[in-house]
Amino acid sequence: MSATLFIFIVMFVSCISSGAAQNSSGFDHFWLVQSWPPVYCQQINCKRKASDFVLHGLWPVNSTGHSLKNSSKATPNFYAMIRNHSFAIEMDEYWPSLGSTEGHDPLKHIGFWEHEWEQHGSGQPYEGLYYVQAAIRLRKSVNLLRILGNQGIFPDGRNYWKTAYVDAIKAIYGYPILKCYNGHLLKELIICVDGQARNFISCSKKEQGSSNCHKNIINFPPPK
Ligand SMILES: *[C@@H]1O[C@H](CO)[C@@H](O)[C@H](O)[C@H]1NC(C)=O
Ligand SMILES: *[C@@H]1O[C@H](CO)[C@@H](O)[C@H](O)[C@H]1NC(C)=O
Ligand SMILES: *[C@@H]1O[C@H](CO)[C@@H](O)[C@H](O)[C@H]1NC(C)=O
Ligand SMILES: CC(=O)N[C@H]1CO[C@H](CO)[C@@H](O)[C@@H]1O
Repeated sequence: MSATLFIFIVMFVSCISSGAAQNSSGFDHFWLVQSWPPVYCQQINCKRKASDFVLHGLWPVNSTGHSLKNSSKATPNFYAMIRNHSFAIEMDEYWPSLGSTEGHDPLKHIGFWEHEWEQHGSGQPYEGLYYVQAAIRLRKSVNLLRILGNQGIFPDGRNYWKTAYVDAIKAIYGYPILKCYNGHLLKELIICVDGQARNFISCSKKEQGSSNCHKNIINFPPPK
């Protein structure tokens, strides 16, 4: 083999394996962000009632946990996606816009999905449908109420140690990030997912530090 060809092959292979294209934006991994509606709805006026965690979004972040966006990336065609009726039902169940409709009309969620894409989803390397399917698949695979309930943590309006929430989730998915309203009401639980949107990983110490749950005890309000 000629030296030039050899060098060419080495460069070509290392270019593929370093994932250079995926990393040009600093993209490193995802945050699977799930909201707890009883607290989320203290901040916005909700029409839809929900008694389980709902997807807020699947946010690409860089290695220090900063959300990435890319305004030149085209917004996916959500209208086309929900023409698949079974997918539309899943989108409505797991990723509803709580403020938009009390019923189950997927068309009413599109503005929210587009907003999530533009603000938090666009800075990731995958094509729109793949990304949205990954978000739904990940949300379906994570049953936070069951995982917390197995450790005796229930949405019953009582206070639980912050470490109890963290330990319950850490044992299955790795360290999460907790977000609160008023410093002590459980609003969101964030789990980290690798850059392929496949495996759960621990959120870094720095990412955990972005929690705004300042109290050691966190209240878990019941569904309305
Ligand atoms: C932003 O998206 C455009 C269009 O898909 C792409 O060409 C560009 O490389 C992206 N920029 C970054 C930093 O990923
Ligand atoms: C992550 O993004 C933030 C905000 O844009 C930036 O300040 C930081 O340097 C980035 N970190 C890395 C490791 O790219
Ligand atoms: C429609 O959505 C369902 C549920 O997500 C999925 O299993 C199926 O593959 C989708 N069909 C097409 C044609 O994409
Ligand atoms: C999606 C992806 O390929 N992310 C990689 C970006 O670069 C860092 C550091 O080199 C890797 O750890 C990520 O897996």
